[in-house]
Amino acid sequence: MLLKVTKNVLLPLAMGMLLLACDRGSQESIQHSPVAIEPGKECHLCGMIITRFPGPKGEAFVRHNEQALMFCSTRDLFAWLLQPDVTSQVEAVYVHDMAKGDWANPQDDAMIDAHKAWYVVGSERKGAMGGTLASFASKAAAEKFADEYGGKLLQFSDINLELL
Ligand code: ZN
Ligand code: CU1
Repeated sequence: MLLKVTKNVLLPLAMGMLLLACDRGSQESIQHSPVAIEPGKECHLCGMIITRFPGPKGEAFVRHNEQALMFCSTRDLFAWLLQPDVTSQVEAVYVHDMAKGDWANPQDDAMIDAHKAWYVVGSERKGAMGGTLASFASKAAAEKFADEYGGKLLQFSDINLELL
């Protein structure tokens, strides 16, 4: 008798929680789109005025915050992102595709999912904080950049704090 009651109560409860979890998961993945970086906007990590500097920039969305956090450079984006207490809060991350526009003026309508980008690290081109990560949507474009400016090709999961 006791067993039967428990089962009748627990099963719907468990299914309800599962549905709730699924729902939340799908919401997160479609909620955030990259937004344009306005003149005067400060870097979330170092406070510099982002649009005054060349090179690829970054944006991130964290839990319970509708506003994008913005970064002067992909270097500062990753320096922030790779902190252990930050990673779990992040819902979406975007970087410029540097194949669009030029180094001095990256195109905000060409921001891509940072997890899917190709990066060139150690090139001679400098961002707001000096050495930076050149980000690209296509591997071919990243290879071409590395041929021209040096550096090595990496993907998101290869990037760590030591590298920066
Ligand atoms: Zn910065
Ligand atoms: Cu800075």
